[in-house]
Amino acid sequence: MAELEGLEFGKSDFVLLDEVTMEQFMENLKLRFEKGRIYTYIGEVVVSVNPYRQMDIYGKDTIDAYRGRELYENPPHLYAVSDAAYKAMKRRAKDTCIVISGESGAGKTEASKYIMQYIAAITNPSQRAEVESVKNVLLKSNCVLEAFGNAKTNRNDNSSRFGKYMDINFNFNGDPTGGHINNYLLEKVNVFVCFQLLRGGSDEMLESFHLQNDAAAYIYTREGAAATVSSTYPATSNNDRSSHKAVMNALGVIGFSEEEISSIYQILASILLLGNIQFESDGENVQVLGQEAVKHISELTSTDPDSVTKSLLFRTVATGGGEVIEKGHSEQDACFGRDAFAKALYERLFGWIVSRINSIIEVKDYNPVLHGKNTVIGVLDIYGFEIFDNNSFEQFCINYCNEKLQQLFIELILQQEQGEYQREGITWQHIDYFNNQIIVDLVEQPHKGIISILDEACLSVGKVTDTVCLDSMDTKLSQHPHYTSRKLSPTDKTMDFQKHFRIRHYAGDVTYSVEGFLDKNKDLLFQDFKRLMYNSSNPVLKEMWPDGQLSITEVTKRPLTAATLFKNSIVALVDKLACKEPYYVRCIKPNEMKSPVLLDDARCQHQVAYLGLLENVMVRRAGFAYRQPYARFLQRYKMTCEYTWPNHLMGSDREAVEAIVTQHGFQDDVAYGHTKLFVRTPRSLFSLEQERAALIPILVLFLQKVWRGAL
Ligand code: AD9
Ligand code: MG
Repeated sequence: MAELEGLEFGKSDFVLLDEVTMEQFMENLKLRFEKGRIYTYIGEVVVSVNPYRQMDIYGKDTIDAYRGRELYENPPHLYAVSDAAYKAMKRRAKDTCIVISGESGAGKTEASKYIMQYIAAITNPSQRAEVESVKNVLLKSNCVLEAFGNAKTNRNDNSSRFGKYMDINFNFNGDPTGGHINNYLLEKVNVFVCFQLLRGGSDEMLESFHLQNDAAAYIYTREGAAATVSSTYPATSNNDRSSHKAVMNALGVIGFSEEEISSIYQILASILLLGNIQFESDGENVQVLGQEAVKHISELTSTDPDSVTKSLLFRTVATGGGEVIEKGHSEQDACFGRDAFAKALYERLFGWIVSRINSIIEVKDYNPVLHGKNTVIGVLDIYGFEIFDNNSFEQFCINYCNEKLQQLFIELILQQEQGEYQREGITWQHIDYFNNQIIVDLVEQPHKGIISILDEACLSVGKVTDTVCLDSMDTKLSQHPHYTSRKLSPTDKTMDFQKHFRIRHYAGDVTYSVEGFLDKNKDLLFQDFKRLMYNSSNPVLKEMWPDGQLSITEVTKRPLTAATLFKNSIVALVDKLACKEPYYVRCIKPNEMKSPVLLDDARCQHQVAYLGLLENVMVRRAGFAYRQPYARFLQRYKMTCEYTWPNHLMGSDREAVEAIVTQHGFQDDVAYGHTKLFVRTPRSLFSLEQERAALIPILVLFLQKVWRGAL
């Protein structure tokens, strides 16, 4: 068993604070961070601070120390919640999930990897080959998704540009049998990753793709290259080579075929080449500049070069009379079409990789009669609240997602509390908390919500601008207590009349600029590109573009908008999580400098506030802050009471616990459940802890003497 922490490391559970104030919370967080204690509990929730340095707390010894143990037997750790989730799943056949949240760079993805590694390490003790292979594929899939979906941003060198939810399936033995991945809202402007993936390949490979090993040669990557060229991205490094190898290897291990792998790289190359295509207009007609690139793209995508040119310059439209005509693009439309196509290629490629991994890891031939109940642990690694200086459509979606998750969090935590009190036969007292349903409604309510208003604007014929859409929101939402704009509060000079609206989120006020909202919501891609790809003679590409099958006259329904698609996926996610027993990891980014020694007060307070951590502590303390099974309580505190040390002679553990509680005089502060002791205020427990801490050295001395035979 790992060493239990002494009080010099601060309080290992925030419910033990003397008072729930931001000052005390921060003081404890800071003290623990300074002492290298990056994890702290709020009940069963783990608060994690990114250490920005390698910690020696993830090795095999630590895994062994946490395996099968209860939460409070060891210092707080991700492994303890992972084990709790695993035990609940195995012992009680419960589906469980671990929800990891926090802002960019807070350590979510690292946490999700440690959780997966822990689960992999504690399962399949008999090393059965088929289980080992499932585990291997699950772990490798992480590597592939990171390679294709992560990018260097100014906030995180390895930022996930998508949300990920992964279900791991287990058989009745508690061994993994497969899994399923859902991805959410991939940020599409992530083309730099295409280059990173390619550059580690051999020179021959680059040559066969007609590529140069120079990020500055490609318009899509030029900016990224300029920003990083001197530091992180010199000419191909060994690092690039080895990560390229690792990705290739992972794709192979997962089960991607040679053809699939080469198609993936061909698509990446096409995206880069596409970005270099320019257009020229003589006032009437628009031409493609860069026939060479067109030729290479057609070769890489197994399409006809003339068709590539045509889809870049023309759009097929059906007239009202049912006639099909080809309409030439303006230069501006052609540029827009090209970029939308490049982004769509990347997005579909990523989506296809995820679905291909899913088809490989899905549980096959599972017979519940023969194999027992198939249970699941879900791991969610999703972006936290984003409050930037400039907030756009992406932040709007991400913050809406966090409202939904927060609601689930409060509901489930309260539900869980209630459930436990009932099971233990203790009277439940209602806890008051802020229900953010009102904000969720503001965004998602049919007809009246912001998404509906956006969709209406996108669907209406005629030119509706972002500003017109903002007017419509102002009219419809003027009475909403969580919505405002400059028009509705003219004295507020922090917003622009034409551009801004503000949502009072549970985590704080966020001002959004409506500019670009409609375009991003429409997410328009000309049909011609879809048909071009569907007609590719490469079956892998064809498979990615099934909607290209429809001819223009068949395309009647408008595709769902980006916001609606996102909303649907988040609603489905919440439904999935709601039927599982949840465990939470709340990640905090200590500073903006990636420093292992600095805990920036203002930045952290902000995160503590918007993660709702103080509220969480209050909810936890509103009822009974602390609870422990009688036997565990006894084991920990029996030394503090003459009737229980070294062993009690009472009829039951419960009676022995009653003796301890009474001797310390906090009998009015507890309730006795069927199997657990519930303590209302942490102060009572705190005094016990202090007494115990004072006694331990004396006991150690005593025991040493006993061992040495001195006594
Ligand atoms: V983003 O929303 O995907 O941009 P994350 O996922 O929250 O973000 P990530 O896990 O990628 O952040 O962590 C950022 C960096 O912090 C990592 O690349 C590590 O260098 C560092 N980090 C995070 N957690 C740990 C840890 N437990 N130990 C050591 C860590 N370093
Ligand atoms: Mg991440």
